[in-house]
Amino acid sequence: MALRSPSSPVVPKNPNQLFGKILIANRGEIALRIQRACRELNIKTVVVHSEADREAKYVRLADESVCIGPPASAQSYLNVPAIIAAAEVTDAQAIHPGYGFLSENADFAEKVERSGFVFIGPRADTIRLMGDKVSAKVAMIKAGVPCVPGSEGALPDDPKEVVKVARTVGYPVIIKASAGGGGRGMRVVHTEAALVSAVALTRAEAQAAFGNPTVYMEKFLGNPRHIEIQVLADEHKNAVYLFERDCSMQRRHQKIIEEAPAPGMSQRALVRIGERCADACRKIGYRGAGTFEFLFQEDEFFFIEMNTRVQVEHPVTEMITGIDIVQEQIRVAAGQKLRFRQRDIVSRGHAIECRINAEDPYTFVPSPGRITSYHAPGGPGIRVDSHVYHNYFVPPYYDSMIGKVIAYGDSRDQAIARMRIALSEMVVEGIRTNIPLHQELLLDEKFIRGGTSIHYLEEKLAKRKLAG
Ligand code: MV4
Repeated sequence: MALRSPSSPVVPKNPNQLFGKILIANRGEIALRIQRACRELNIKTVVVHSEADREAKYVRLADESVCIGPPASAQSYLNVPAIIAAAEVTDAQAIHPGYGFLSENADFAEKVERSGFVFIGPRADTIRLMGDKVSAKVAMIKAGVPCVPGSEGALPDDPKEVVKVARTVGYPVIIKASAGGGGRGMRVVHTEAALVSAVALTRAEAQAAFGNPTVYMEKFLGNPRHIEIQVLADEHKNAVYLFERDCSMQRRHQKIIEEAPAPGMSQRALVRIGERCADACRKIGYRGAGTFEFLFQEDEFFFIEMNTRVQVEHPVTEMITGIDIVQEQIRVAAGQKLRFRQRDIVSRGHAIECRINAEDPYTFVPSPGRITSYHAPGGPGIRVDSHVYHNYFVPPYYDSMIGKVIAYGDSRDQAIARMRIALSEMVVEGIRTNIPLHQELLLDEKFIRGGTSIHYLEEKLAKRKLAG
């Protein structure tokens, strides 16, 4: 079952206070990214994988690997007993969940800890608090983080009360499922006439999708940007913010380009919101890496959700701060103190990330299959986080992201220029990718100007469709 890798250590022996061995409960580029962090920290790795990922090189690169089930995620990457059993047989001390899959599942985090392993992330009760969007908002209001005005807590059952709340908030409003998040289970309401039935419908959908009918109301913001703040916190009440990322370039709640810093934002406003986030971490006893998601409109930040995992776009923050977020996650999970204070952290230059997806650049239909030719870009300021290679087979069972290209420069213009060159060098044949879409966006006048809203890409694609 456990397969030992023939690869020798690349870092000299240097006993540390960290874990001897970490199990990576994820796949693809993030499984490789976590392995690299472990290797640098001189920690052995176990990768669990499905039957579909058996031949992947990053699986072979790990010190050990364990097949935990058939291709379907429900039977492999979401199979809690199989993952915990793999940690037991390989004698791992901690489990890194990556992003997606079980990374924000409080029951999983709890089972991991009850089985005697360290969950590399916040405590289970913190994950639960943030997973419930109503309790997350209540906690943030209490901690002094500015939120979107709305129902303070869950909406009551009484329709008359719901109408009252909406009158106070003012139309348009948005009804969101407390168990939702990431764009699932929400509905915009423009008039009082439509309100009561919209709330009932959102409740019914929330019950069906999440087994929880709780909904809440917010003022609907028409044209915001999506700005998020990266934080790191330890168990000793130290917390810092690693500045912001602008993730507004998205389609159907899938981000495609992220950057740091966010173009055109006031430094003073950012420092103020960053301090609020770090302060909130101290107040709630947060541990690990986390992200505060905000909508930013008319020079104001409004908290919407908190992510308790490492995010896909974490590299842009690593590039501008020089901090390895995955290594820090491991250090604080082992009980260490943060090695820096806020004043030690400086933001320098600009970083942009393009997510490379195996999909048609026009229809967005997934395009799994064998990569018959592959060439990764390089050169000054270019980082490629990807697990794929020549002859890799992109399985059809999982997310279509096959990697990320990150370009760093002294200025945003230089980062964009380097990204254009990188994507022009990149070769991925045998499958379709969204590289042509990225190349088009990197020449887009409004993107180049910076500061586009969350609706920009979908509006641009709608126009492109009409023109084509
Ligand atoms: C909103 C909003 C406008 N007003 N809340 C979508 C994902 C989830 N995280 C929250 N979302 C939104 N909440 C209020 N009060 C618009 C969105 C939204 C969105 C937010 C971030 C990134 C992309 C988005 C795309 C559509 C809608």
